[in-house]
Amino acid sequence: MRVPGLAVVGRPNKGKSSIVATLARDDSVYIDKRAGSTRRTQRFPMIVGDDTLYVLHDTPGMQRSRQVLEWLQANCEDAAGRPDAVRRFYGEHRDDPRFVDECEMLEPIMDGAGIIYVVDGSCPFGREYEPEMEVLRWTGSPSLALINPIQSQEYVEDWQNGLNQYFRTVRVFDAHHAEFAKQLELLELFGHLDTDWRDAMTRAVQALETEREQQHRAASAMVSELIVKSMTYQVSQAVPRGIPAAPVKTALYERYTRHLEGEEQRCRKRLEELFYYRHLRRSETGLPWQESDLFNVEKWYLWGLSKRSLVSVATATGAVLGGSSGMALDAVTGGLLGGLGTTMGGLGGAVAGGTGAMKYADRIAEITVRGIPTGGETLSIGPSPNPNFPFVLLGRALEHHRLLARRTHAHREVMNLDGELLANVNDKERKALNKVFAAIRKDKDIARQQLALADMIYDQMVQVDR
Ligand SMILES: Nc1nc2c(ncn2[C@@H]2O[C@H](COP(=O)(O)OP(=O)(O)OP(=O)(O)O)[C@@H](O)[C@H]2O)c(=O)[nH]1
Ligand SMILES: [Mg+2]
Repeated sequence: MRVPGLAVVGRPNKGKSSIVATLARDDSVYIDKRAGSTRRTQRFPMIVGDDTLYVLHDTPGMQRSRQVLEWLQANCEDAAGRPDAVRRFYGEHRDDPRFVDECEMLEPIMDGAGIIYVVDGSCPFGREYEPEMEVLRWTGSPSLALINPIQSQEYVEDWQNGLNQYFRTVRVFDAHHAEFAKQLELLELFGHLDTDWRDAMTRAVQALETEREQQHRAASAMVSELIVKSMTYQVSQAVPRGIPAAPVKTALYERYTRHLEGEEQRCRKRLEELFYYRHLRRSETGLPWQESDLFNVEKWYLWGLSKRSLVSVATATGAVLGGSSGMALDAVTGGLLGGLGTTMGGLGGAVAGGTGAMKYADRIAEITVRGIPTGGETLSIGPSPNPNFPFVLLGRALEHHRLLARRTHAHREVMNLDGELLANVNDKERKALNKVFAAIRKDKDIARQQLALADMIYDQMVQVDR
């Protein structure tokens, strides 16, 4: 089956490249506020999986249509000869510097592409546009016209009347803001331009609908994973006795927040790739940390031995400690410490075998061996006990997804993510989410909760297309 090709043509600065970027889902298409930004015709295939659904040709703006039309009129006998006259014009002027833009524009059309003629609905219609529409009509190629309301809709009606004289199909299409459904509608129209294209465009629309569904699915799985990972994340650091804890706390806090912010950013990036954005710029304030009481403190003993094993080693070796000093450490640890046995101090009472010895374990930890502490504290931070934390993560992720899904690839402004969060989540949904979050916090069947959460997120995400 022939892949439909469409040449997007018109005067300079009417949004041709913007339409190509949107319909080819390609944010690398060059768009600029200065007229004449597209100098050469470039092809942009729309690919889903391994399939090229259609090809868009971005062309430079036409500026010499009156001269082209004069040449055509002087070199053509009758209406039947018009397409051939255009072909001869193209053949004879390909290297003529006066008609570079016109020949660039004609190239894909000579190759069989259909025509999308683009005008700006915020500029008045005038007869100076008629020669170019006439030239396009002479090509005999299938065509339609799009009115792109760049600044306003002010002259849309005039344009409709004027364009109707030259094109059978005329539509208003906002190149920068056309939502997904509107884009599909336009693709269906392309299918009507040429009987050869009907099946291809029907398939294209189906492929894009299926893919869209998969994108929302994949996005919901990514966000669910982010939330579960972030909710259960913990970092810890051992602080030997005698070492000040404050700087360690600062460093840990930094590590904890940095890591979670990094995870969120990685998730953003993956979502953007999923929706084919490669050059997107974002502005957002970071995660609002309110976790000052997040630290947990646990004691640790003798190079990683837990309180229990410390005592059991002491018990097993039958070490009964007495006196205030002069005890061999190896006797306590059964030689586990590899001959470090030497004098230790600071041990007051006695450690006896059995469970009663547990309470002495803390004191064993106070022993230092040649100035090296044998115990201390493990500081840890996370998992976040804050019930708002997952809601904040979710709200931010849904907003990012919504803006992505509503955006077009022609829209190059910075994406501002500081909008209202969770505005579309109702009370019932909030309660259901809260239940899942509570279960995750209690570490109950995490894998199942993550799937349930993904389903809930998916239900939110598909709403952007409704
Ligand atoms: N707000 C808004 N701006 C648009 C829209 N379409 C185009 N523009 C702006 O109009 C300017 C020209 O857009 P392009 O897509 O580069 O136009 P073009 O017809 O390809 O221009 P040339 O290649 O120079 O002929 C850019 O600054 C776009 O951002 C639109 O639908 N809405
Ligand atoms: Mg352009």
